[in-house]
Amino acid sequence: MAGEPQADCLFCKIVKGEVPATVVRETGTTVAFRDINPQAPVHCLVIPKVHYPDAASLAAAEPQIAADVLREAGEVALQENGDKGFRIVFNTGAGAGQTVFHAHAHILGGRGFNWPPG
Ligand code: DGP
Repeated sequence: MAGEPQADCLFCKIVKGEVPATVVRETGTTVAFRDINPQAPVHCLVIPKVHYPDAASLAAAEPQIAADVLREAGEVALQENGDKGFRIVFNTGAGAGQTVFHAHAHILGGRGFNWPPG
């Protein structure tokens, strides 16, 4: 069923505590933890506890939880990097660099960022 945990999903395993992660915030619907391969001094991921393969499919099926992810992105950035600004990235699809197919927001901060992004 849509949103149900997937046995072979790494981030579902993090939600269930089966794979360790450095959790920085948790709500009833989301978990935020440090990225294992940080691309900036601050690099956290915010994920919904429900399983959808990407942010767009999450928003289509569960708009309130997608809003929770966005709100938590701001809270994580404030907690980890103060009010200095942050970049939020949703890689969506393998062609855009997505490697884990459980919706997640990258929260990046603590350095400058170029535009357009690489
Ligand atoms: P993406 O390429 O957008 O699908 O990002 C997936 C991110 O997940 C990538 O930046 C590395 C991170 N990641 C992969 N495996 C693990 C893990 O086991 N633990 C943590 N904390 N992060 C992981």
